[in-house]
Amino acid sequence: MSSDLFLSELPGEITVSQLYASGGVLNIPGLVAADAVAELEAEALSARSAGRRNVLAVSDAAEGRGGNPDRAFTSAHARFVQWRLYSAPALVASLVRTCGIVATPTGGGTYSYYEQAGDFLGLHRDILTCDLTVITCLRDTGAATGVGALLVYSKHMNEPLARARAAGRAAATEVPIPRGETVALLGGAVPHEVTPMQPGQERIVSVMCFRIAVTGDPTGSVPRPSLESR
Ligand SMILES: O=C(O)CCC(=O)C(=O)O
Ligand SMILES: [Fe+2]
Repeated sequence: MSSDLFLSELPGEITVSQLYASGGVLNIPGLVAADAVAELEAEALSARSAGRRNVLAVSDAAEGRGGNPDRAFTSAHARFVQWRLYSAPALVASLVRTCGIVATPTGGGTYSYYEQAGDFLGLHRDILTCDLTVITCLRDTGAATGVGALLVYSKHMNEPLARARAAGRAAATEVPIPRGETVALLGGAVPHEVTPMQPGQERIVSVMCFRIAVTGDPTGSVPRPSLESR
């Protein structure tokens, strides 16, 4: 995928996919098994002391990919457990089958700790190595409240970030991710944000990036998994 994808046509491989049809975001129940969630949580807790507060008051998020969204949370590099789990052939195959997109893990995954009242991540698209972002919730003490949650701007998939920002949160869809659940997001295309945590809320997520295989052919000629086989 190219950095200016949102200004041009999305590749056919993406526009014919189940993930695109569902607004660029899909819940994938059971993608990460319960014992693997516990392993991830343990790794996230042990990596936490090496984590860094990540605070930026004013967004200079690029109109396209990446940039520097305003934010406040703690982030830590993930370690071996995360890589082992998300690069496992069975998990990747399941992800590919459900999303209808061929994707490979790029590594460099992280854990994010939204741990103070008001912690958030401003409106952005993900960096270039993150066409497809897989987010697993490891802990969320406020999951039932709908405060401090992921919001996606599916209608602004192919539009400048400024337009999503101008449309405001009323134009977005909240994506609750209870503990242990996993969401696949076309993070390089769909503008998204994490809204501020309420007092006492702690939200820890595993974030893993995948690159999507595209040919440049608008009809999408990369062989796609058969959705019928689900
Ligand atoms: O915490 C989430 O649900 C999403 C995080 C995110 O968008 C990111 O880390 O780029
Ligand atoms: Fe993101």
